[in-house]
Amino acid sequence: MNSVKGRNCVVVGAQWGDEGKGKLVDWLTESAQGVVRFQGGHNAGHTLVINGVKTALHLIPSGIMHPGVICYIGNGVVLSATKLFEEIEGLERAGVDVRNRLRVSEACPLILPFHAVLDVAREAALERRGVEKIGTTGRGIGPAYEDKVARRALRVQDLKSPQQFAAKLRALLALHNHVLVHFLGSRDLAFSDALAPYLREGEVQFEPVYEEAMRHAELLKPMMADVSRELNDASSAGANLLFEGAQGTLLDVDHGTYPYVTSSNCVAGNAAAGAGVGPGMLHYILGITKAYCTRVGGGPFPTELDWEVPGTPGHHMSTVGAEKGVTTGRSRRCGWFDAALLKRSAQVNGLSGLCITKLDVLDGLEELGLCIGYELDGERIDLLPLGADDIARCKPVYEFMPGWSQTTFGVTRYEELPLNARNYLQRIEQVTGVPIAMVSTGPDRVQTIVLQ
Ligand code: 2SA
Ligand code: GDP
Ligand code: MG
Repeated sequence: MNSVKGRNCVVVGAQWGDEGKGKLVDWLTESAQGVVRFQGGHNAGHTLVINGVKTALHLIPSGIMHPGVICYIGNGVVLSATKLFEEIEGLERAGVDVRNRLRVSEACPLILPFHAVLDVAREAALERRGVEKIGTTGRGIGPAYEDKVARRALRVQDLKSPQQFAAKLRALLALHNHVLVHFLGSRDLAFSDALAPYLREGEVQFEPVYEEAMRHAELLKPMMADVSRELNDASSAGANLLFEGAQGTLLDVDHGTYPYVTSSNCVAGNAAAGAGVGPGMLHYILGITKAYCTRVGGGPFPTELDWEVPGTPGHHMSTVGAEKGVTTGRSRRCGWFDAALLKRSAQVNGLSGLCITKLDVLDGLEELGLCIGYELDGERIDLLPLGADDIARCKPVYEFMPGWSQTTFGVTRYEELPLNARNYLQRIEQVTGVPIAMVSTGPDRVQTIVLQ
């Protein structure tokens, strides 16, 4: 992975997010000098547990708990300065030095309060029309990426010139307020208390948004950086870099269950574009996957189980796995491991190895379902098709394997896993065609098995 000098590793979610990327990035940072976020925003929730103490990160890379490691927020991230400073202050209260070690790309598009207003309003509009909601986190991620690709976004670098910022902000507000009032009926919507100060008569006001942005500009200036240049320089000097993906492959805007996806590319290739490095700098691609499957938000999920009924395997995963969103607190839907989905993930990411997490959550289940393909319109296929409509018609084809009654919680040596657990892992390796490099047996940093 990245234990050899000058080798870089990309960590991506191989399913629908929440696979345990934060835990593994923290673990891998032991042999890295820099950790980079390259897409998404504060929709992410990455959990680290170190000596029993839990830290949830949303924007700050998961290497931050290692003193001396530089953390970078690359150009591919949509940045809410408000949320960034909330997170920095939280870490500082816990005694973590952040500001001296955080570099924020000047090219990051900003998430401003009206992006969250639009996000919430759009979801409400879908609901009113009786259409399945995307189930976004309501953090303004989609609207912020829309402004980026429409070439009208305010970026971190705009914060350096107040007059220019004000002019661009007025233009953007005029556009979005028009949409809010006339198309989304925002007057009827209930927004969170956090958004209330920006709204008057169904319109987002210029002053509170501008004043807050200018306050943040002063605080952000020392951290603003040409991240692309700094990463290339660090790499030339022999640093090992870790690229930390957020969300997961099936939430990728191109390769996921479109339109039930997030608004960025979550796949490994985007580590290059979203950080400003060449693809030749991405040496090892580690796909993180749970030993089962979860998804939060709307959209198809072929192996979904009834996870709300006590006594069922789905309920076991939901409760033993504590499957709740780290950002929104929503319940995550649960189901069997899907190897046909993993094959798609292996292809679009070019996975070098897998890390299977939450194996311990399966302890005590009598048998385990493993989806090896689907029936789609009378045909048998062994790879997840493209897009939500086809995926929604897929009927999973299962193999069932015996479970194990022993505990695997905290096991750190592969040989100490029960035979049936090893058989299950080997079968995953066979069907997906990707070698297993690591296994995680608990949330804590130390509850980790290395195989390669
Ligand atoms: P958005 O807000 O526009 O990115 O939502 C679009 C879809 O992407 C999903 N999404 C996520 N899925 C899993 N985990 C995420 N982070 C949080 C966590 C989620 C939470 O770590 O638990 O707390 O709810 C995440 N972020 C975005 C989202 O559910 C939509 O399906
Ligand atoms: P991420 O978004 O991929 O970083 O994952 P999240 O932090 O959103 O969700 C993963 C959850 O599972 C967190 O609560 C982790 O502490 C926890 N976790 C990670 N690995 C393991 C594991 O091997 N076993 C158990 N029981 N929990 C784990
Ligand atoms: Mg998460």
